[in-house]
Amino acid sequence: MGAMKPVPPNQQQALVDRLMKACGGAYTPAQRRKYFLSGPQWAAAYQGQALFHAPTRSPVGFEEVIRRYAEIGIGYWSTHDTDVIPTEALGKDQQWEIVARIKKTLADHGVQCSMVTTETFYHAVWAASPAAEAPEVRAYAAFRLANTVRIGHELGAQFVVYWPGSLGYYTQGAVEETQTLRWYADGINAACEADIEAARQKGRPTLKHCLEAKPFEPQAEILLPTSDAMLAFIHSGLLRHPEMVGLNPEYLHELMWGAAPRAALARVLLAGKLWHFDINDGYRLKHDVDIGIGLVNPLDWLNVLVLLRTHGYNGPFNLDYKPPRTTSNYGVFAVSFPTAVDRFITLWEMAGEVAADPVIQEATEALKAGGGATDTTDAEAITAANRELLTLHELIAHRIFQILVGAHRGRVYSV
Ligand code: GLO
Ligand code: MG
Ligand code: MG
Repeated sequence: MGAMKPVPPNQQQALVDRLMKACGGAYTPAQRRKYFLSGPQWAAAYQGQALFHAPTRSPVGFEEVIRRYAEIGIGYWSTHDTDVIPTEALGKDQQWEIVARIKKTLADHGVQCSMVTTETFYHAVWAASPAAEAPEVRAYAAFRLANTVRIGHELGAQFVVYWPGSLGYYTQGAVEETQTLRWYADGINAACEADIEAARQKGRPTLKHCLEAKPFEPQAEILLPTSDAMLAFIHSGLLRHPEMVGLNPEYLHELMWGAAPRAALARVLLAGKLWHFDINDGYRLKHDVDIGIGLVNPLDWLNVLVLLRTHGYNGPFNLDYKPPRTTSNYGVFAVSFPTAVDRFITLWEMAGEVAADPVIQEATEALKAGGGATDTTDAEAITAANRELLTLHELIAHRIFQILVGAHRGRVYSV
């Protein structure tokens, strides 16, 4: 193929559409709706304005986001309070007018609101965090959390998420950590109590309150940086309703501090607190790049989904990623979201294949059977009894790679 002629702007969308078709393998909207996938308002509306960057896309309101999610086949929608309600309207009549419009838009398009979350990081009022020294900041935080809970009940949500990314500091010593955490717990307690009351009034179950950790950004030092820290916080004795509080781990947030996301999720599963899951991708020990699922670590993702499938995780998969700033407004819905959803579905179905694979099953059973050494005080004999069996670890890893690339179904290369 020779050098391509410039592609005039009015032909570019058609080119994108043609190449999307050429990619093939897309699932239908009806197939996509079978999965508990939620699309955040903020992900679709993100204008590309990360730190050091000007926006590259124009604003998109909830009407368009919900309509487009419905067309794609994303059955659930999630939002921050201030993604859809101006700060000055929170708790006022104008808020309830907007909430009524959202309800109608959701109903018109057959999309459900799964989760609501309070923005406690962007506005200047949170400069010293929602658990700041000044009591009026904390009272305002309590108001905002309770208000979000009420909005959640009105919209039919089951989950509310808290990402305390501003709970920390830039300079040491000014913030006293134990006191700040006590104040933060007061906020969560206020939210749970508002929920108990709202649930009673509406005749609905209470919401599942999910904490989300991130190791750095936007504060330099974060008081609850990991999912493990969150689990300890839930059981610290500071929460009045620990049974109402669980976790919303985010794949990349665990990777960012150097964790194995699958092991972090396993710890949350064992604690019975894996209620909600933010899905995306990125790199270890970098900032929060929020890349779409599977574009960086597909093998790791496959393994994560094997864990979740085999443990019956049935909560939402929230598409908390950011379409890259090189993607246009058109591309957000024509390419970014449908391909992210389809990569998730493919990896989820592959995870089912891994779980059912006869080679992996037999190898795993053999490892569990062991070599049959009878003297369990003899290290040498035990080692010798298992030596050849342990080669199966690497064989299993190879088999999972084969499933990832389709080699188990006969995908071959002529070499
Ligand atoms: C940012 C977080 C953020 C949260 C959202 C929900 O890094 O991932 O997107 O998920 O505020 O509370
Ligand atoms: Mg997140
Ligand atoms: Mg993130």
